[in-house]
Amino acid sequence: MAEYDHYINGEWVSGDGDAFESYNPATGESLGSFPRGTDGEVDRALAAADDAFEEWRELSYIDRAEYLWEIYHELRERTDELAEIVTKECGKEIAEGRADVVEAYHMVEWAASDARRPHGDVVPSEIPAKDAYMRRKPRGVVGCITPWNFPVAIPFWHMAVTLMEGNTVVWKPAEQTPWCGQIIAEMFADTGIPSGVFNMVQGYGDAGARIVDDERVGTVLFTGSAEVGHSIADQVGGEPGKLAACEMGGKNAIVITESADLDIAVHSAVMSSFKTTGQRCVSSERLVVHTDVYEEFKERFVDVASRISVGDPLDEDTFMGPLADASQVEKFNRYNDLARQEGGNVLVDRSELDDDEIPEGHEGGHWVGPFVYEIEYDPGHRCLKEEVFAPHVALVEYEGDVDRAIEIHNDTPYGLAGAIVSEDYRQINRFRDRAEVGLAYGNLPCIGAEVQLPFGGVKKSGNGYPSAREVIEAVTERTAWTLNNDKDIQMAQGLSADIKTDE
Ligand code: UN1
Repeated sequence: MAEYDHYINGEWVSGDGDAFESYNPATGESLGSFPRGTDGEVDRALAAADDAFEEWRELSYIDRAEYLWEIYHELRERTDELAEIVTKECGKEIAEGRADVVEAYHMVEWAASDARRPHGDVVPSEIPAKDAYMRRKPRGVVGCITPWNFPVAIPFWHMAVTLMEGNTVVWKPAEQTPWCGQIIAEMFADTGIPSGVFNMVQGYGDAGARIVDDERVGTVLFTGSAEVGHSIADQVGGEPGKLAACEMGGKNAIVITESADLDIAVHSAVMSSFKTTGQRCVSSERLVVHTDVYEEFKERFVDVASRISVGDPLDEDTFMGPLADASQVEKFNRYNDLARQEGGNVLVDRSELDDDEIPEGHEGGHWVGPFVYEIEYDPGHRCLKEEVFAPHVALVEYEGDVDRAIEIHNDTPYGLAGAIVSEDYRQINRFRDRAEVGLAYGNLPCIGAEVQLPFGGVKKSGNGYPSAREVIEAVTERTAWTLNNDKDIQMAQGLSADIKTDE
């Protein structure tokens, strides 16, 4: 079995703690052995990042971008090979594996090309002789903790802009996808980036917690579960000068109004609920459908959900691969039971696939198909509020105007992504303005955001934006800089600059 290392201070470092294995969720086969990061290893990585910061921040943006451009080209040249690794390690079907790598190089492209764009703002002053600017400074060592569902794209969401802005990085990839982490670290090593600027420590939550705890870390970027993200935000919030930007999933919904084009509605709902086997933080687990179109929508959605292809994720004809691991399957089944207990009427239950639906040689995979139910809206139902992260979908019928749909839509603690399907521009704009989400879509699935948009949520879905364009706010400090071009000191706001003495 292949054995891999951490990457610390420009070197491959074997672990002195336990090792763990990564498994292909479609087959159960082992993909390699990885060191489980210890306190000492995390400490070395943080020390290296701290030491490298001064040298790295002194480089121009354009010089820093050169390292990222190398990665950009490598990601492009090796897209198919990396897509296969993504698919083997996290189970998403191959076209999605490819899109994960494409999204990664889009992010790197955005960050590196930002090097040649203006940074900061020129701001007017009340005093004509004053020049005022907003300038940005790096915050130092940034700790990045990333999830398994986008094992290449999300690390670059965190790290590309962070490094461009002159920060150094200690990164812990998800323990489910350490092989993807290994490949990314190899890419950084190939660029010859100065030692200590980029460090990767493999491991579990204890290694992540150690990064979060450390006083050398200026910013923590976290994408993952709400439970972990909120505890990070709480802890970091109590430490002066430290920042956390976290993104933590959703209980996303699509509103389908009485004026919806049902072709668009069914297409958008199927993609939002079942792509990535429901394991996007933007996946939709609720479909809020107007009573006038409910029966027709239900029939058509149920028909596709019953037939959608689940299978070998390396096969281009597959729509849904397996769930990522056994704990995801357990959670899926637990919430399917909860939906039944809370009064759900089950319309499709493919939670246990037939033997002939499981591809040959893949009996060890974490296979499930769609679970679809209808349920009367009740603000007390937990199945309509808690994220499952699986192909578990509720149909909720509503009567009345679009405000009623938006009320149901907003009735979850989360607020990441949402969509409306309607041909009525007034309904669409109402949803745009009132849906409590960070990412809103009209006549589209609620998945598939591009990197040049801010990606993040409201309410329980997150604080700050650990991703895409907006990560810049979390990894830089703003300096409001004012320069006087006159010999006299003049103050704004009518403040007197006279010095009065006793004489
Ligand atoms: C996630 O949902 O975990 O918007 C990330 C999308 C992708 C990123 C999803 N660009 O669907």
